[in-house]
Amino acid sequence: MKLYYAPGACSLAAHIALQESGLPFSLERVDLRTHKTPDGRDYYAINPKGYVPTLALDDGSRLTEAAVVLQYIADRKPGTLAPAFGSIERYRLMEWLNFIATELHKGLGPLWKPTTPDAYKATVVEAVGNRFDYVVKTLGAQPYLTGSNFTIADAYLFTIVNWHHFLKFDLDRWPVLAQFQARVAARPKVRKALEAEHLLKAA
Ligand SMILES: N[C@@H](CCC(=O)N[C@@H](CS)C(=O)NCC(=O)O)C(=O)O
Repeated sequence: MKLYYAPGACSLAAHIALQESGLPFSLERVDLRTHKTPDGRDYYAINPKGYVPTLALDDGSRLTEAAVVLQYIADRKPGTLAPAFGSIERYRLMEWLNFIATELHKGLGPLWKPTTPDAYKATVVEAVGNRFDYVVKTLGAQPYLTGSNFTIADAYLFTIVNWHHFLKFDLDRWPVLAQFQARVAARPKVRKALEAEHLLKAA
C-alpha cells in the first residue's frame, strides 16, 4: 500500500493507522498548493478530488475519504484498530468517525482559508468548541473514544485536534483533550508517524 499524504493534514490519521497496524506501506508526499507529487506528477491524475489522503492498494486501485481509508487499513489487521465489521461496537466506532469527519474535520475547514473573515473564524472556533465539549464527556471517563483500546477514531481525533498548533487556537478550555493529545502522541508508532512528517515539535 502507498499513502499519498501532506504533513499534518488529515492523512496523518491514516499514516498513524498504518504505523500502528504493522502492515508494510510506503509514503508519497503531495504538495497541496501545487497539487503535484515530488516527481512533478499532477496529483489530480492520481485522485481527481485533489485532496489527501489517497491510499493506493496493492492491486493498483485507489481508495479515498479518510474515514473509509482508516477502516480499510484497520480491517487488514482484524481486532487491532477497529471492532469486527457488523458488530454494534463497529457501528459505535463509525459513529465517531462520521462525527470527527463532519463536525470536527470539516467544521474547522474555514480556519485554513486566508480569505475567511476573522469574525467568522471566531464563530467557527466557538461551534467546533461546542463539539469538543461533547468529546471530553467521553474522554473524561476513559482513555480512548471507544474505551480502553486505541482505535482509528483516536488516530483521526488526534490528527484533527493537533491542528490547534497550526490554526492558533488553544486547548485551555479542554484539559481532558490536551491530556488525550499527550497520551496519543506518546505512543511509539504515533511518534514514528509524527517524526516521518517532521511534526514532533507540533504535537
Ligand atoms: N472528504 C475528504 C476531505 C479530505 C481533505 O479535506 N483533505 C485536505 C487536507 S486535510 C486536502 O487535501 N485539501 C487540499 C485540497 O482540497 O486541495 C476526506 O474525508 O478524506
